[in-house]
Amino acid sequence: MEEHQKAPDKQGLEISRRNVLKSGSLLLTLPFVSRTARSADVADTTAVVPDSPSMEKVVPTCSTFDCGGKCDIRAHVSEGVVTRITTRPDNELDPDMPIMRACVRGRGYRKFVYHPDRLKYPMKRVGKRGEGKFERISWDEATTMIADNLTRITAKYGPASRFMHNNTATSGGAFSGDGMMKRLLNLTGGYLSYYHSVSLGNTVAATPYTYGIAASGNSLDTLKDTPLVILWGHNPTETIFGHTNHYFQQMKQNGTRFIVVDPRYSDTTSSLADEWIPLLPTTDNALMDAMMYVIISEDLHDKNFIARHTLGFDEDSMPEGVPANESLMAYLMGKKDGVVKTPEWAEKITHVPAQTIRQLARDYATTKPAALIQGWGPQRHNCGERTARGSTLLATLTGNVGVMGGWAAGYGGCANRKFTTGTETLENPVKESISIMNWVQAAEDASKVSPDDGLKGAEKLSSNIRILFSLAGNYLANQNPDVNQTVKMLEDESKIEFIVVSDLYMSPSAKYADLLLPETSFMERWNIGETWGTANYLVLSERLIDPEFERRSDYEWQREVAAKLGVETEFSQGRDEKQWIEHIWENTRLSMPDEHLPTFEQLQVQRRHLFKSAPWVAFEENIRDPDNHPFPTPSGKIEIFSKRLYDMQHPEIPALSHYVPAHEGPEDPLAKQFPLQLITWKGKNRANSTQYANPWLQEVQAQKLWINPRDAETRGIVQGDKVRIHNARGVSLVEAEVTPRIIPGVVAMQAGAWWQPDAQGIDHGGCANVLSSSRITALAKGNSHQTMLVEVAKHESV
Ligand SMILES: Nc1nc2c(c(=O)[nH]1)N[C@H]1C(S)=C(S)[C@@H](COP(=O)(O)OP(=O)(O)OC[C@H]3O[C@@H](n4cnc5c(=O)[nH]c(N)nc54)[C@H](O)[C@@H]3O)O[C@H]1N2
Ligand SMILES: Nc1nc2c(c(=O)[nH]1)N[C@H]1C(S)=C(S)[C@@H](COP(=O)(O)OP(=O)(O)OC[C@H]3O[C@@H](n4cnc5c(=O)[nH]c(N)nc54)[C@H](O)[C@@H]3O)O[C@H]1N2
Ligand code: SF4
Ligand SMILES: [Mo]
Repeated sequence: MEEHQKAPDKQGLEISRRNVLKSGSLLLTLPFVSRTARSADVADTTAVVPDSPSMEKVVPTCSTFDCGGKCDIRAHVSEGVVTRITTRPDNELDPDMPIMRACVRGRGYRKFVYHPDRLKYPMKRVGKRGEGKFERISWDEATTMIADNLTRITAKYGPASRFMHNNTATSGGAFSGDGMMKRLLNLTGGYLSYYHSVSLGNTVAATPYTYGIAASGNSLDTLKDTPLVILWGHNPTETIFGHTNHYFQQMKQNGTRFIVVDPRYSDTTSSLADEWIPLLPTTDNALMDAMMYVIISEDLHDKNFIARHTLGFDEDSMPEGVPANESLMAYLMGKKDGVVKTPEWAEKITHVPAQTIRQLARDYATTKPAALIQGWGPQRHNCGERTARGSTLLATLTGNVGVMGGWAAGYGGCANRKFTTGTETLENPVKESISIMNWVQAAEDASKVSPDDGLKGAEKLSSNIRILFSLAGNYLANQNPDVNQTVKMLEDESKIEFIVVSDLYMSPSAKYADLLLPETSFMERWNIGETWGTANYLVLSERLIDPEFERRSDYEWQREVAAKLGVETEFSQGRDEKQWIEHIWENTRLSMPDEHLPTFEQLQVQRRHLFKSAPWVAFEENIRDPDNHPFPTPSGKIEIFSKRLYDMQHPEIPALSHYVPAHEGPEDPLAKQFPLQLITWKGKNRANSTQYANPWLQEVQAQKLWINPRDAETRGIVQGDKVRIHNARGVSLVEAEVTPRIIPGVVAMQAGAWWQPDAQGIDHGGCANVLSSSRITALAKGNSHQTMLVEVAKHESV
């Protein structure tokens, strides 16, 4: 068993401090020094100066949630209890480190960790699956149940019947129970894996058709002097995205102009934007098409750049074997379909006034350089691949690819980022892999999952999913699309025979567990936090407190299961959790000798390592020296027109990535019955559904449906009314927020609220996924969580 490691005691702190003092001026460059140590330094004494009579320690650390940030958390620990959470003080000097102050969720961590509703003991299901009735059992019983079910189910159905579910709540750390479960499964035959990130998978699939690779983001320091930034469905004021706000706030102060294109007046719009351009969701490509039309017809495109670096702009630059009138020019000028893609054409589709479209196009094309940065909201639609690729075409026409201060659009990640070597999951002997969108079908009837749906590595699946592990996820019945359909399958106990969930709370998904395990929180585990977006540093996440009740880390019970399966030695390599962290750190250090990473011992003093790198401009060398650095596309050029997409002849993924009406978009005939588009957004008071139960964070923002006053009026809805949002998939009841912050025709709800069905299956929690669709996207075989048509009515309670 893992030893119960204590958070560094006073002695440890003293040693830490002394090491810091030994390095002299280091204090100026290291942000992560405890308040105690700092005051000691100021007083220039070697004695530890307590902050309070109980010797409070202030430990710099980070959480490992999937929340967008990796912030500088200062945990105040006193007698084994975290008494306060603060963040980097204003006066702390650290010129190298981006300021990463904790957000409201971070400030509320204590209420998450010390909440009385936290799961305390391992429990097995006693009622029907999904009813939420459980009985306390011992850990020995729990691990025996897992080992026995693994043995039985594997013998009967084979290892491809074992599935590890989407679970992102621990994905911000180098080590996770999820990763170690994969290791355990791989040591005993393997498991059915899935691919596709529901976060950004549609962009990842589409971007390479323009540039050859997906990672098309610059480091944000390259935007310092950019005069114009267009944030296209990007809301970093709430979603954080690494250290984005650190740079954007500086840029704002330096006079950068920000335009936000978003159906909602997001917090980013209110905090940064000089202009807000709302549009109907899924119509982004029409706006982009018209912008391209204006840019070209007003001769504002970068002709040299286009001639030198691109394929498919006009009929003279098309690949072999494609008939006439397939180029971008031909499309925009209506050579094939007779429709000229004017702003007036786009106004009807997008609801953006034609004159605004003209001005946006002119602003983007005449401001040099300019950065059009697309968030991931627009690509979490069933037209997401087209939207993601569409912005790459705009960046290309204006010559903003590969230049300082520009942005290639596409994926906001950055190819020069560095990570730890991560959890050692070992090789999976099972080669078949499904899209995450097919997990329900693979459990229902695997014979129906075909390569057309995205099955990889086999023509057919060898088994239905029979055993499922959901460790740190709420993707059984909350975060997955079409929850009502999903739970029908889950409730059928003849389908998946054994479901193991580990969580901190009785989430809606946890109710579907056969075995529910109370995990420790990040404060009760060791880890190394890894960054998001374009940020590039690592932070030690320290075990601050001992677990209470019978909470255990997933790794701890997995060791016991491994022992019962006879593979404990190979599984654990004799390491406890902290030793794994040390091992991963050491491997990482050795894998990048030029980075001069501190030793693990030093890391415990230093707390973080910032990778120092020169400003990174994606595709810089491909643009500077194209002869020697062709783009990794078939033509070696930026492919405005993709022959690979053309050859697929799929109407939803046109070779040019232009506007095609989306399923359940405003032009869908279904809109007659369900005339409002519902979108969700990632709000400031939780990370997806994580921290939903945190009372402090519930006060921050109530779950409400944003509806425009016009749409409210025609439905007789006033502020605060309870409304019924419904479509053919489900019904959700929630309070209305009548606000002009949302464009007419669209309603919006924050993602991640807990599903709360009544006996009739009507949701009372504001869980958008009772309304969302499990339709897969054409290219990525990915998710379209954001694309749904609904109707809203005042709820007349009886
Ligand atoms: N506070 C907070 N931060 C988070 C998270 C969280 O839950 N809470 N989750 C994290 C995770 S897991 C992820 S993947 C990222 C996700 O980050 P994103 O996917 O970028 O976040 P979203 O809020 O889904 O979408 C961003 C914006 O897109 C807008 N949008 C929706 N549809 C359209 C459209 O059709 N066109 C246009 N132009 N805009 C549209 C939304 O209104 C929203 O303001 O955020 C991370 N950060
Ligand atoms: N409608 C709609 N649905 C969406 C999205 C959307 O934009 N709109 N976004 C999608 C995206 S991008 C994502 S990433 C997914 C996220 O969906 P999930 O991966 O399911 O993530 P969470 O909702 O945060 O659920 C994580 C669960 O883990 C628990 N947890 C937190 N910390 C720990 C821990 O240390 N150990 C254990 N064992 N459990 C822990 C939390 O209590 C919570 O119940 O949702 C997707 N669903
Ligand atoms: S929840 Fe995420 S963004 Fe907020 S403080 Fe924690 S790490 Fe930072
Ligand atoms: Mo995500």
